[in-house]
Amino acid sequence: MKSRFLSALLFMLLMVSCKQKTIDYLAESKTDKDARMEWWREARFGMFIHWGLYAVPAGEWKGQKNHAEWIRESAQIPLEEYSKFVGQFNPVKFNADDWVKLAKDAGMKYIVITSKHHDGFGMFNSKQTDFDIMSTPFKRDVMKELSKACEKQGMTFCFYHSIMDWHNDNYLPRRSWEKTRSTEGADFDKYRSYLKSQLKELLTHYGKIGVLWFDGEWENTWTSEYGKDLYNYVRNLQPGIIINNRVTVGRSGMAGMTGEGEFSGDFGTPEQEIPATGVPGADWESCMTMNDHWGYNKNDKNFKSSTEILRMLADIASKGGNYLLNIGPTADGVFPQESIDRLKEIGKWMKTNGEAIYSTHASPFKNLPWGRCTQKKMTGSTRLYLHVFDWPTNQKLLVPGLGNKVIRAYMLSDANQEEMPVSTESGGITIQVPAQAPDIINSIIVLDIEGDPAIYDAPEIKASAEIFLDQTEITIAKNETLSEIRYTLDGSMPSVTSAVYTTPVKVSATTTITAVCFKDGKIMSGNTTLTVSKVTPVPGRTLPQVKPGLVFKLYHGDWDKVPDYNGLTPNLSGIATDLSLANKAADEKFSIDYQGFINIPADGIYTLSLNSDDGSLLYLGEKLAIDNDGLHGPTTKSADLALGKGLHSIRISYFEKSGGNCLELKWKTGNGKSEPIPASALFYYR
Ligand code: FHN
Repeated sequence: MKSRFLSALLFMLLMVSCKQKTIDYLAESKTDKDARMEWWREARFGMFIHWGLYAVPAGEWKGQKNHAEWIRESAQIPLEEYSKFVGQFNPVKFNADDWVKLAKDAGMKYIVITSKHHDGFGMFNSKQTDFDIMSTPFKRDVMKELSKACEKQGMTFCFYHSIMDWHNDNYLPRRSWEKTRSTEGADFDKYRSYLKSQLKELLTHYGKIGVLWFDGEWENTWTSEYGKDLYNYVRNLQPGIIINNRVTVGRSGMAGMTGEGEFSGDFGTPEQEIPATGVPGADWESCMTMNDHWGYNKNDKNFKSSTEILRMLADIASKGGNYLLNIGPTADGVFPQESIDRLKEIGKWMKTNGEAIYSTHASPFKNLPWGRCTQKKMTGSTRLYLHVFDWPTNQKLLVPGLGNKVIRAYMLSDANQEEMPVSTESGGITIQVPAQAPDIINSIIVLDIEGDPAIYDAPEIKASAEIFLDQTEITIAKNETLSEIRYTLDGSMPSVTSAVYTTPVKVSATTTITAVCFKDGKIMSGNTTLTVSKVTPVPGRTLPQVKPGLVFKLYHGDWDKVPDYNGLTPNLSGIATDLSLANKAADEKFSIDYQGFINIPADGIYTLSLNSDDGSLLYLGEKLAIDNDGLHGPTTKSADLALGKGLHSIRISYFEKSGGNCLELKWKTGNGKSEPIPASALFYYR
């Protein structure tokens, strides 16, 4: 009896100890993360697929044609109405092998497909809900078929999964217009459990998953703690998986990166944009549509050309990022022909030149006038891939500021790797190239150099103010210690006898500064030029009986940029004490036009900064001083203006479409801090 009790106890203890311990991956070492990220960093190029019920209406609803995957929200389609698409979704032409082959032949290394978008519809066989593909006439688990096709063809299979869910009753908030849809009993913890249950299905029934691409993390019910918990949950299901920063909060809008010091998943996600100078030291991936929509829109023919796409790929790789290029398949299960055409052209280029993209690292140059550069570390040398967009008509390609000894240079497309003549010119290396570019989109020159790149970038010239009333100060900087900066103040090219820059230079007249790096009497870098201008301030006015505030006119409407107010009748008008948008009736679909005067306290150079979501325009006098128009998240644009003491007419025109909204105008002068313009500086005159 006793032995049976002991063996039962032992079994129990064994079971408990075998139960997977939860690992906290937030504490993962850099070495472990680097190993996990390696395939993704080397891949550089992936396919995004947005496919779901929204392909059925294909962007159209009651005469409006600019919808796509957001159609339930943007067309305000009630749940029961939207659910009718379930009975219409029957992608009879779907063939997983064809899709994967199109991606593979285009040179893409991974596919990220929507397992669930914001509409909450499961594009996979889920036991958690009937709102999934198994309830459609199609009744096939397309994710299962795609995962098998990816495995067969050596493509890494990944999921996009939305945290935001417009269908599940436990998800909050509801859509702002779903006034009659009760929130009674909605329990966000139950939603999180539902979210995890579906993720468990995706991470245990579809093989090895490369990336979990979260999205829809921006609503106020999701938190950093939920994000960290979900990150660990997913990693504990598939420890080698990679997870983007949208698993948690804190992303900087479409710029896609998460603030310093905040938990940020494994990589940043710039959307529809490429970071101007990359994000040194960070992993990031720019995701982009091929036309103007993620989900299929049958009327959207505004496709990027293959040239644009391939040059974006080179630009992104030259900045150390990945490119996730989107396809929006049709409701019957095929890629739009325009997408297929581009994938084939991209694949043709990648077949010859993929070596210049895969497993490369960011360019060692700050910028190249004719194209981009990627690089690979070799043994004792570096292989530079020069992406030449603009072929030199004189057949001389200058690689500015390159201080290394050249081993050889040849065209990547030349199977014989015939070496091209290279000479060391002042300011860099010159390669004698053939008359014709091998590829009109992007010709790759392989340039092998000894050691690590020694780059003499053109010096950086800064002025304390590029326009000034009396005097400004010039500083010139460089990013290496081997050379010396020589400069001129008359616009001429510096020579070996020109002044050596040692300390900031003060100028009190309009001046053109030109600077170059010299070493051992030779020019080593390209040159930089900056013109600073002495200006006269626009005189201010004094006006009788001005009153505090600005005249405002508010208009209701759905715009994609600041409207032309001519012919429009305001829905509301009056006096605004500030720009706090206090007068708006709703949070979206409106425009406000403010007019009046700003009181400038003293002659000076003022930096005005206009921050808005969505677009805005600032006029000072009759001049458009800042154009911050268009659909965008919170974005600031600035301008330096020479303004005299007194009143200057001012006009701020602003619109908000949907989502967040904000408007703020700041000013600073001299070395002061940029501050919101006080209400005490705003006046109107009637
Ligand atoms: O709202 C989504 C949108 O539908 C699309 O999925 C993009 C792709 O990254 N992400 C969100 C918008 O930022």
